Parts: sequence; structure tokens; C-alpha cells
Amino acid sequence: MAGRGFYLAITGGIGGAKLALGLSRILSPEALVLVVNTGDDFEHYGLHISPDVDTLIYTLGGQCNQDTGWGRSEESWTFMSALEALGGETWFQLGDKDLAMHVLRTNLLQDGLSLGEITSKLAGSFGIQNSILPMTNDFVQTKVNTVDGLLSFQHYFVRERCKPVVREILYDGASIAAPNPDIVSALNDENLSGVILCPSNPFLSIDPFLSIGGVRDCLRNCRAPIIAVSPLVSGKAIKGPLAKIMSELSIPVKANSIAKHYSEFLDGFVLDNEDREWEQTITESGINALVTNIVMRTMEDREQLARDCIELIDRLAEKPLKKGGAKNDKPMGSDSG
Ligand code: FO1
Repeated sequence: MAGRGFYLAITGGIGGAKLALGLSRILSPEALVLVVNTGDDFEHYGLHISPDVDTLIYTLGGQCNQDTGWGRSEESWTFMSALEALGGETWFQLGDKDLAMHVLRTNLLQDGLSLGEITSKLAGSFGIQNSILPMTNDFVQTKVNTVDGLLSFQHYFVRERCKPVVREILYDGASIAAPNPDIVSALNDENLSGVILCPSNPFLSIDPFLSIGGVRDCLRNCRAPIIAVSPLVSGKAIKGPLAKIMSELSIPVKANSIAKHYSEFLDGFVLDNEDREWEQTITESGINALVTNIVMRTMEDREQLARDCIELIDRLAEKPLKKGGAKNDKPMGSDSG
């Protein structure tokens, strides 16, 4: 593992949070910075809700609902049952303790704090020492264009249960949003040892960040190795609508489609033993493939996958792969063989 360097993990959703937890358990707090998707954010009952931020905070804080992957453990639902009795909308379940996060976040936003400042405050109250950086302090909202019309992310994902056929995914506000400045400086920091794209849904949880102006350039010009962990195992998503969305977008539901999706800045790709057949294709595209177990059932699985990612990055840092892409402008030098 590199010396005093730190690693940047980009995450969104439940699968990403699992690897983030594994990384947080094998790295010291200052050696792991987390970038989290806020494209799922929405206003509901006048509250600003940041689901992926909260899923990450609850997961790292050891208070995540293990059955659903979102919301808090040991939750009560008094507010929801009272709301239902009043005839309010209940398609989006808000636990009593979870509700406190949304009320406080909304209040602090009204007081003028940035999403970044609020996230750091909330994470701190769960005893989390890692810095958790929302992808932007502006408002970018994932919208899903379906055969039934344009849906907000939560309407598509929760209210309609991902049933409508997807035609296109849009990131409202991305063209005028600025990336979180703390992320830009981290990507340019000489102590950055590597970047890990966690096994999140590329279209719903990673692309909102990549769609923000300047982010792709930052990643392409990043001097540290960038790797991604496949969110697919033998053509199936471990959780969520990824496989369905890919087939609706006419993208082959294969691990190497994910590597291709990120190829403009990717140095390494971690895929499951079941997808070993793609190792050669991915390597021939100039991306270093690592085949291992990527299904995280236990805490040990999470920690082992985290170790595999760090080892791949550290290996790439010593002997970067010759890449056709514009990314590696560094002189190839003698060790390019
Ligand atoms: N997902 C659901 O499928 N149903 C819900 O009722 C629900 C409520 C909810 C409340 C707070 C929160 O932070 C997340 C919640 N989620 C729910 C998950 C949410 O839709 C996330 O956007 C997904 O986890 C995708 O990232």
C-alpha cells in the first residue's frame, strides 16, 4: 500500500456503500476520501432528501437497515402511520429517525450551509472520520425519460419500482453545476494514490457526477490510477435495475460494457470470477483486469474486495499500463514494455 497517500472512492447507492465500508475498515480515515452521488436528491414534503448520502452515512456509521440497504436500523414508523391516517403520500418511506436527517439538512440549507458542510456535520454526528464529499454543492437531479414520459429519479426508482421502459437518462442541472471544489483539489493532489469507482449503477449513481462540467477532464488528467469495480456479475446486477436499464438502452449486459463505459479514463477494472471470459477483451483494450470475488455477502467479503482494489491500484502505480487513450500523457519511458 502506498505511503502517506490517500484513495478517493466514488460511490452511490447500496452496492457502492458496501465497498466504501470495506475500504473504510482497511484504510485509516485520512487515507480514504469518499465522493457520493446526489443525483437521487429530491424535495419531498418540503424536505431536501439526499438518499445516497444518507445510505453512505448510515452504512459507515453502522446504523444502516441491513434488509433494505437504505434507511436506518432500529427504526420506528410513527410519522408514516400518522401521515397515512391523514391521507398523505406514503410511497416514499420515511422512518422517524431518518426524518430527523432530512429536517436538519433542510434547515441547515435554509441557513445557507452548503451540502458539503451539512454532510460533514451529519457524518461527524455518526462518528465517521472519513471526509464524505457530495459530488457538487449545486443541485443536479437525475431524470429518467421513459415510454411513460419523464420521471424524477425517485418516482422512477421507488414509486414506479423501475417498471417503465427507459429511453434516456438525463442529469438536470449538470451543465451549470460545479464539481465540489474539494473533489477537484483531491484529484489534483500529489498525495492521491488512486481512485476507485465503487460497484454502483453507472447510469444512475456514477454518471451524475461524470456529467458535471470538467469532471471527465479531471479524471482523464488524473496522475493516479483509476479503477472501477463491476456492478454486474455474469450479466446480472447484484441489486437494482442495472441489467434492465442496460438492455432497454441496447447496451450488452456484460461486465466489459461497464469497462467500456469508463474507458476514457480507466486504468484498471475488477470483475467477478464468473466473468473471467472478459478478462482478455478488457486487457486488450488497455485496461488492467483483475478477476476476483466481487459479491460482498459478509464483512470479510467487503474487506477482501477493498484489499484487492488497493493492491491493483498500487500495482498500477508502479507499472502503469500503456494506454491508447489521451489520459496517459506521461512519457512511456523504458518500462512501457
Ligand atoms: N427506496 C425504496 O425502494 N423505497 C423507499 O420507500 C425508500 C425510502 C428511502 C428513504 C430514505 C432514503 O435515504 C432512501 C430511501 N430509499 C427507498 C432508497 C432510495 O430510493 C435510493 O435513492 C436508492 O437506494 C438508490 O440509490
